[in-house]
Amino acid sequence: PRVLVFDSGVGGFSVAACIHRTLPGAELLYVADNAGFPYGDQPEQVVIERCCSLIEACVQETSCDVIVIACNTASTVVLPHLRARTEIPVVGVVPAIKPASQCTVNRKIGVLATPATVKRPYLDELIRDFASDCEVVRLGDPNLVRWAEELVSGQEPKQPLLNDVLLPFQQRGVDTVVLGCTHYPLLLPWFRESLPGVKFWVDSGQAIARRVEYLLQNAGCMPVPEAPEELAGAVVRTACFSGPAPAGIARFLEGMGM
Ligand code: DGN
Repeated sequence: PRVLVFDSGVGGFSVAACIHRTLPGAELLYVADNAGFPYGDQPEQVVIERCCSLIEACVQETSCDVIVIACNTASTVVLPHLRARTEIPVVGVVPAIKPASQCTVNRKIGVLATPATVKRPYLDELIRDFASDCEVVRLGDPNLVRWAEELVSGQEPKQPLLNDVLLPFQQRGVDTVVLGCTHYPLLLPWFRESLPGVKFWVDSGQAIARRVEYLLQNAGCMPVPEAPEELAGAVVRTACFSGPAPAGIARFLEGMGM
């Protein structure tokens, strides 16, 4: 089976890694719209049109069994539009508020996402439905995705800057943080350093991988071969429309053990 994984940049690799761990026999076609990055700063209509037309162009070029929009910012607005335009099953990613509310002990949750995602009604609804008994602190920082992208060229984020960004979580004493942007699991070592008191860091990668597995099974595209432990066997093709050279992405994947 072939799975198309789409993001504005390298964030979707955190999701691709989870899909590969769950379905090592699936071929991953990774598409990064670097020319449109970052989506967090763009009007909704622009994001909807870019994502739909890029993905449509990709699936015309090469077939796939499932499409994953591995971007919270895009998923919160694009999903119904893309689903109306293609027969292929589409999986989106939304901030993992429900699992976070099952983890938190002190009922204080931090949501870390892009400026666009923290403002979207979709997030209000998730909080109302799954975490209404929790104090939820939202942080939409414009710099974090950029710092995650810089990891591709080997540039590490500066810890004091991250400490500043995450300070509101420390001040409010959240014990659980939702990584509501697929770029953020890539920054987790630095987040942990800034907030040693946080007990649970929750992202959506594993849930997406399980959903993809279910859809492939339903479509009769399974079984896939046995799972090797590491990511070494991943079949990953990168198709960047502009931006980081493929060599940079290859080095980055190597660094992630892919
Ligand atoms: N990775 C995207 C997300 O999950 O929201 C954000 C990247 C961006 O374009 N801002």
